[in-house]
Amino acid sequence: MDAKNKNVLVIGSGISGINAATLLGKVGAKVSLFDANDKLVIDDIKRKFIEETDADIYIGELPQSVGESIDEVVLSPGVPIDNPMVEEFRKMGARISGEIELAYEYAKGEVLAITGTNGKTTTTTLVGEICKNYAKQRGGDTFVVGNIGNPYTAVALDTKDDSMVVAEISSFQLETTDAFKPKVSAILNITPDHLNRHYTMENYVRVKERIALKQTADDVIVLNYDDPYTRDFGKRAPCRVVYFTRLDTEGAKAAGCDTLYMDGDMIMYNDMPVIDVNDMLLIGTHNYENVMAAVGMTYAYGVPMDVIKETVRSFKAVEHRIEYVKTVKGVDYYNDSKGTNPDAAIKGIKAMNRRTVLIGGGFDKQSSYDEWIEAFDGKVKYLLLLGQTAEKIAECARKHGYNDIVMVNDMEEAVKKAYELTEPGDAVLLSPACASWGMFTNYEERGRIFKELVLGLKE
Ligand code: UMA
Repeated sequence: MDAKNKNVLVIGSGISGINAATLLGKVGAKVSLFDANDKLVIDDIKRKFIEETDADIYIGELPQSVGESIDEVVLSPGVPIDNPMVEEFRKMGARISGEIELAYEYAKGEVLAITGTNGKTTTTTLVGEICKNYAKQRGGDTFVVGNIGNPYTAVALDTKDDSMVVAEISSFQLETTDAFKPKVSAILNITPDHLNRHYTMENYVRVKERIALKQTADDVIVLNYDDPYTRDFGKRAPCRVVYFTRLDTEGAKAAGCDTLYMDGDMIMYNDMPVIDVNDMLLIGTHNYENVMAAVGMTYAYGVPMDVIKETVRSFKAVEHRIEYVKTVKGVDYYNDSKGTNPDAAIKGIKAMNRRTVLIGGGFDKQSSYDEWIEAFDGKVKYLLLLGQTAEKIAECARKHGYNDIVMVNDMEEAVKKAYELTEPGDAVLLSPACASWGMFTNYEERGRIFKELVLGLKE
């Protein structure tokens, strides 16, 4: 699209809308920015722009005269394509697109795009790190953008022909892509999520598959062979398929594509050993899948295997997600402060492969802790509990026959106790299964305080 001199309406004044409006202003469009939330204040929205904006800003309701003049509408990810206002514009013949599509139209370079229900952020970050290290040999810039929190529109005009754009793309964003054509894409897995927006699982799967909509035989898609939806898509994808599998090596190999798989603890690419999972800082079988996907994508893109291996070896998890912090006196400390509910904390404890002192508890979201306690699986040496939920969790643990519980008053005491109660070869995991409120501003602050305390422990 050439937006110059066009009347373009951006819907949504969050980070995506602000950056889309900024880009459109720079390329000469006449921009209107609308947000349905009538509680917002226009001056506050204006302040979100880094540079002064010429955009006309409307909240709550869009004047009819403005609506009638609109040529193109750019949706923020949070705006569904069947929103009544969007339907109206469609009927009027306005072009409807989204901020990813807008950015792609103005950006240069090649795109490596990742979608999936789980693991997107870790995989995107790892692919971004691998590309950054590759760029040291190859030249060119790397941009990591998208759902990860850095809108593609914010950097689109800075990209050059030799740029590598690594994009985390959500199903919301894929609803409005059209020309978007990644050189390499990946769908990590598809499990029920966002069904309030997509209505049926079938719709959700079709939306995810749009990542490959414009890919051709020269392009590559990396797919999870263990997931029935993505395995099936491999038979229909319009480009070369690379599968990864943790559970069915024979099946995946028989599909006749390049395959990443596990040979014991070794991640393999066809017959080539890539890395022993014990040599990685990332832990947890779900992360082995993320690593396989990242290796598959970057190798297909042309990154030398030694650059890939070295980056994977030193890659730490995304902050606060089973993030390795430090080894003190032979004990590995992990920060999983993002484990703010029992489901997320189950992933945390399942990722541990040895005796672990687990730090849990926090704000009471009325969760049930039974499944989390059941997932301890004999690995939890002590459960250190803090916060509002401490007593409730302790009661639940005792009900399940788990009694090695220590109550602590704050994070400082928790880390001190963990230090005392561990011996070389053990691990300490902060994975609270609860929100942080009441004791901390957010889970990020909780994680950072934990890490500071760990870094201060005597070696
Ligand atoms: N709005 C309307 N009309 C609507 C819906 C929303 O005017 O019908 C307005 C709201 O009043 C609000 C604004 O739109 O002021 C919010 O826009 P948005 O929801 O698109 O949020 P942004 O702040 O622009 O953030 C978006 C993504 N948000 C969503 O997809 C909901 C962010 O993903 C993303 O990081 C960011 O763009 C940068 O690309 C967040 C997310 O939760 C992290 N993603 C989901 C997920 O990961 O599961 C998909």
